[in-house]
Amino acid sequence: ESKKNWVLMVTAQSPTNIAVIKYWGKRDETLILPVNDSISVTLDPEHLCTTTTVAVSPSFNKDLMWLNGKEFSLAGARYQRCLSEIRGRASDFEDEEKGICIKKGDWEKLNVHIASYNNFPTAAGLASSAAGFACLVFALAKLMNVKEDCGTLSAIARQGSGSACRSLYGGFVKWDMGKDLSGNDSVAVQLADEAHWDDLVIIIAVVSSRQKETSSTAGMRDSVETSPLLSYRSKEVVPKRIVQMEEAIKTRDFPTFSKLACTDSNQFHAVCLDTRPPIFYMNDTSHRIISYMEKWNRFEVTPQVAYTFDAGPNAVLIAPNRKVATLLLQKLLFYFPPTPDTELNSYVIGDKS
Ligand code: 2P0
Repeated sequence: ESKKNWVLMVTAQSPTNIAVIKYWGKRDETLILPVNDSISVTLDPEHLCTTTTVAVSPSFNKDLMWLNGKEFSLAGARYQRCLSEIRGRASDFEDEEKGICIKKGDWEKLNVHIASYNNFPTAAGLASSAAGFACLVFALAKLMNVKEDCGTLSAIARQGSGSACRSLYGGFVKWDMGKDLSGNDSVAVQLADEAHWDDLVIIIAVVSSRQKETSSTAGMRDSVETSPLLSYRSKEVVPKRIVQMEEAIKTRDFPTFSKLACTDSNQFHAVCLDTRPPIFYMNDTSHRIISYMEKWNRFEVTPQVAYTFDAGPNAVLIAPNRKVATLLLQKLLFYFPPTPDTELNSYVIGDKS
């Protein structure tokens, strides 16, 4: 008779990713299939990353999860989908030394314990579900000896949170929207690895640490239902921009990269304004940062910096190299001094890799 006191455990780490061509809008809410392709850059794992340990043992009597040390419900449909997709693909596992033998079908009967930590303050408005679901799916797949490739794992992570599929890879990543109703071809692909353009430096200026008022999921649902600009964007604008952005990344063409990233961020926020009721993710400080960066770029012969804003007021600023990043940081500290009394009260600085 097999022993009951063993625990099998895997720990994984995933960084978050920042979209430079944005995902906004779903064509299928359950499978999380987007209305357009998107492109992102995955951050260095030292910054804004999730670490997740998953374990199974015959002594665990139910599935449990802890997020930053506090118990967290796994009842949500997105967690359940990820768990069952992975369990359904599990294969035999044997460790003779430890006397562990798990047959393919046995994984369904074993309960899993999940402990997940973010190395950034969850309340900082930077808490992205991207790193979390990418990490969970990857760790579970390793634990349960799933033999699928990264593309298939990205399609599973996608069902946890759309942007999570892009965090399965480092470097520059494209989420292909796919054509199938099944979602099997709505996967992430790596465009270039982390070494390809490692001069880039990403600086995140935390404008507000408050939680956003409109969740991405609810916001994009409203946009799909009410924004004529979103349907124009997804059909007419993004397909061309994706081609141009892929080329800019391939050739490390920073001026084009900057123009596309800034324009796409602004169009995403225009879609938010075009939504009924309108969604305001950026605030006055965000707008001041944009004006400042635009002036700086216009003053120089070529763009010095790219900016992009997600579903919140925080600025993601991308400099082509460390020299410009240092200058950018000096300017930020001067024009937006980090004092606890103003809204812009801290910076998180991350190297891209
Ligand atoms: C992105 N965002 O491409 C875009 C830009 C926010 C703005 O992906 O409903 O948390 O879980 O699929 O992935 C945020 O949306 O939404 C997002 P769900 P998710 O990064």
